[in-house]
Amino acid sequence: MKKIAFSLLAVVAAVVVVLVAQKRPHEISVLPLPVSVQASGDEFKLSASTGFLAEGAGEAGRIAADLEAEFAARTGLEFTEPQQEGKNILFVLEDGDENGSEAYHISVTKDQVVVKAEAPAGLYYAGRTLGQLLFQQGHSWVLPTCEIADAPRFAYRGVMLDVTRHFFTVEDVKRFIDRIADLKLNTLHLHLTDDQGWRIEIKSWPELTAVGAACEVGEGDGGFYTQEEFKEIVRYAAEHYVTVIPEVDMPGHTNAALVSYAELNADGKKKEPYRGIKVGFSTLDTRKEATYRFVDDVVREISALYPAEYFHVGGDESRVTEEEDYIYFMNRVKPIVNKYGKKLIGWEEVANAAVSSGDVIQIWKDRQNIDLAFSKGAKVLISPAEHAYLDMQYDSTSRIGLHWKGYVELDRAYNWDPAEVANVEGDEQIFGVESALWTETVENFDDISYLTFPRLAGHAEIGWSPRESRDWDGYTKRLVRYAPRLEAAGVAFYRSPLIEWN
Ligand code: TNX
Repeated sequence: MKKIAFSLLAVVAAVVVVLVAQKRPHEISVLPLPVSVQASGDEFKLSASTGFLAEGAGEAGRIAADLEAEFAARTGLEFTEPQQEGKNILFVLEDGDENGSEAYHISVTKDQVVVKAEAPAGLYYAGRTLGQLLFQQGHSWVLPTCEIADAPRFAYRGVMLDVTRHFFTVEDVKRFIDRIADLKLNTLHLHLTDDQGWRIEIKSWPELTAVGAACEVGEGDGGFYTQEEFKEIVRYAAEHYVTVIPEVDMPGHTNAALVSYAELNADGKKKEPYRGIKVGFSTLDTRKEATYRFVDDVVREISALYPAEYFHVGGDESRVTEEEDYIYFMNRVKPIVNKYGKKLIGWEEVANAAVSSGDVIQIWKDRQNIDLAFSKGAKVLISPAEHAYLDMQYDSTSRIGLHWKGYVELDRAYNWDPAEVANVEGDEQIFGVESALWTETVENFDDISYLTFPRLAGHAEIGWSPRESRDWDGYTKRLVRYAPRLEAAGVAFYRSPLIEWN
């Protein structure tokens, strides 16, 4: 009898082993890497009766509905009216997460999924994470049971898109926003004016777009956003928890304005349109009052179009502006920016002018400008060209891109840290991290995709994840698992030979 019971037990045990082995526990892979993930080996099964429920209507409800739509599209499940008692996915807004408005907590058990955050942004990011947890097991779609607690390292995680060297439509910009938001980036810096084109309607200076917008690098017609279109970009971005910050680059990089209005030129004569890729040859006349009427109108009109706290004044590579004229100009522009309710961000050269605490200096090449910014109490936005410039070629065979800062393969784009660049212990003086896509060689969305992805995924992890838990091997594995999300979105990303793609 005992013997029979024992062998029965052995058989049962063997069957269990086989079953468990077949189930193959799903390895959780989320990019950017969350602060903490604890898997518990089981799964929550989705079915047509899974409800996507939010406590209270408003944003939480919209976020739940969006995730429902995303999961329906991916799984083919037709979710019916949710049953309150069923196995549901619940979105809860709850005070008390000390990690801020972007933090979230996910708890997946066999019976339900509960997402909690202090603010809608956190719920939205939890949705991005759940999207990466969903996988197919046999005929079912499941989420692995787990506890995830997550919050970003930096409050500002940005990417700059240059829409001047080549113009990109509102639709392109929206597609770009979809992708950056999925990586939990929260700021889109739009470089709106440069030598080759003026891309934003200014009602009080209509020639800027009538004349200054009709040009770009190469042969193209250029283009511009009407104020309504710009507001539409801002609205769409906000829906994806992305803040738009516009840049009007000055006093250099202004040929498109100088083409449009004679009075902005030192010699009182309009310039010729410029379709090349040289930099540093143009300047506003910093000693003319017309220039400051122009700047005031431009800052006033644009500032009224978006809610973000900051206005980017450019300020880079003003090589034909005398140093004292440059400082005089910036010292007059800053109060204008402040007058219209914005704080100033400028490229690192702006640190030479009267910046102070509250201002942000965007670092791209010279480390000494970091110390200069700190000495004036300003914070730094970290965008080192050798790691964070998305327009640098991956290697000598890259079909587009520049290489004045060398080649930036995926490892170079990932293996660095903002605190190291800024040479500081803590993160307090670092405003955030930003990648930059200059578009001299970028003509369409596939070009954007090729240079931006997958490098931007690495930058997103640098901005979001704890420094001590990041590592190249883990990142490359997460990237392989993330790739299908890019493919599904039609993103023609660069298949780096450093990665073993599936
Ligand atoms: C430098 S980085 C620039 C841009 C160019 C870029 C090309 C910076 C602030 N200015 O005008 O597009 O290099 O990589």
